[in-house]
Amino acid sequence: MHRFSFLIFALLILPPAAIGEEPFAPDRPNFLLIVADDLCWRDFGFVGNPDVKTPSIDRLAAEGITLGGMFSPATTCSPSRHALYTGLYCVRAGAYPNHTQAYEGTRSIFTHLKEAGYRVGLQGKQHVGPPETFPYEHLRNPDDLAATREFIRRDASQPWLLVYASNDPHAPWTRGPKDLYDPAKLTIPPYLHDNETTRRQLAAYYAEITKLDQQVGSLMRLLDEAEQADDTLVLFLSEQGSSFPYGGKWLMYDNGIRITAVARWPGKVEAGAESDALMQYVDVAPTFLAAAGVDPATIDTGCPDAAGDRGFDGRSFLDVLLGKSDRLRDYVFVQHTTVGIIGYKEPYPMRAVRDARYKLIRNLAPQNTYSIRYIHEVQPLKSWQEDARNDPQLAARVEWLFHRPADELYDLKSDPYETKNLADDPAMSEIKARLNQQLDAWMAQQGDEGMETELNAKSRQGRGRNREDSKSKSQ
Ligand SMILES: [Ca+2]
Repeated sequence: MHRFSFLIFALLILPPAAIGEEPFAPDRPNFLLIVADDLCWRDFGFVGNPDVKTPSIDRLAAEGITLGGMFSPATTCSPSRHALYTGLYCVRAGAYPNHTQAYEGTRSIFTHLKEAGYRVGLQGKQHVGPPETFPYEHLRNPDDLAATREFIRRDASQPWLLVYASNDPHAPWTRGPKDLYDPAKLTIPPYLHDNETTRRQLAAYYAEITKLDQQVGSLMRLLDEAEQADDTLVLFLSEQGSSFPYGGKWLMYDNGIRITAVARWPGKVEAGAESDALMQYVDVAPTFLAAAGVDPATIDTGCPDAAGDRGFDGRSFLDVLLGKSDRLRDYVFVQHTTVGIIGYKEPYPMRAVRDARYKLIRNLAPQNTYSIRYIHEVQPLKSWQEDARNDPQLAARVEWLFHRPADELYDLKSDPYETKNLADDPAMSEIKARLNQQLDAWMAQQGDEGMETELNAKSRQGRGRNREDSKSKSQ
């Protein structure tokens, strides 16, 4: 029954007390948001990785729409998830370093859909706070599919949102079917240095991706068994890049910020569709609300921007899902805060803006050394540094991880791995000026003061108030 007809029905039939309550309209979908952990967007079978086995996610893509223009606004776990759930960029919400939390009073998709009558849950990795901002029921262990089954079947009259946040394939890579991957036979991606250590770790990382894929397969079977597949909008997100050097995490390159995103909604989303519309994690919450029949423009996020606007930073891409539009944004934005990351030595803040073709990165403290434990003090980088003693090209590539110039500018069309910095090319000056202007405007809207914001980062970390997991895979 359509919402309008339901309203007429309610006015005619229901007793006065029931009118004004939020009834479950049968056309309101459930939402299953599946979030991977540190998975580079390239590392899926259907995206073109020749080795990694992801049959369930490949099938999901064939049954739904691939959103090739999705980007994260951060490349660490905690700020990415805050943006995804709040619809706000990281600095505005106060949730910009890792292990962070939003400002008191901020509301999230859990708040909004709960108010709209949904049952809201999160299974697995949390890494968000404060708890009042994220009022979900926590289903702890992502491998406990009995808990998932119980949640989705609990009450057929109530629509639900479940975020299924896997811990895979976050390092250390210890799980999954390792026998599927022979390190000696892997094709090494061009952004990685090929040696035995890289191969061994890549095989272990791929095994965890396959474990994640098996989880996705199990979730799809649960939906089928509950006869809810047709009523459920499934959105899969790769979260952000892997922790290999240049795998993307902790960096502004596309390996880190670009996301493999797939949405399935039978009967609504065309199977096998693709869109390159630029969009970001902040757009997910408004999209879910729009799909649930709630106008995102009516939402008070509880957290004003620098101009006092309390609405979302994000906007709904429902029309992209439905094939009615192929355009959402002209620019996507990213920030990275180093202060507070385990093993960081000096502040090394970064900001970036990207359009459909070009990316500008600002390193706000290029005089400093970028160094954090999980990229610079562990394998495989140690082995790369050994090999670089006799390989000047590799040595330069390793050095770039620690020291970069103030400005970087890339043409993603001709240089998809971002190895040719065009920031000083006079032919690019107009493009650079345009991107600088966009980045300045975004930072101003966010109340982002660059280095000063970076130095305040520890005040935004909140382990005590954070819905953070005690497991080791939380970096
Ligand atoms: Ca992550």
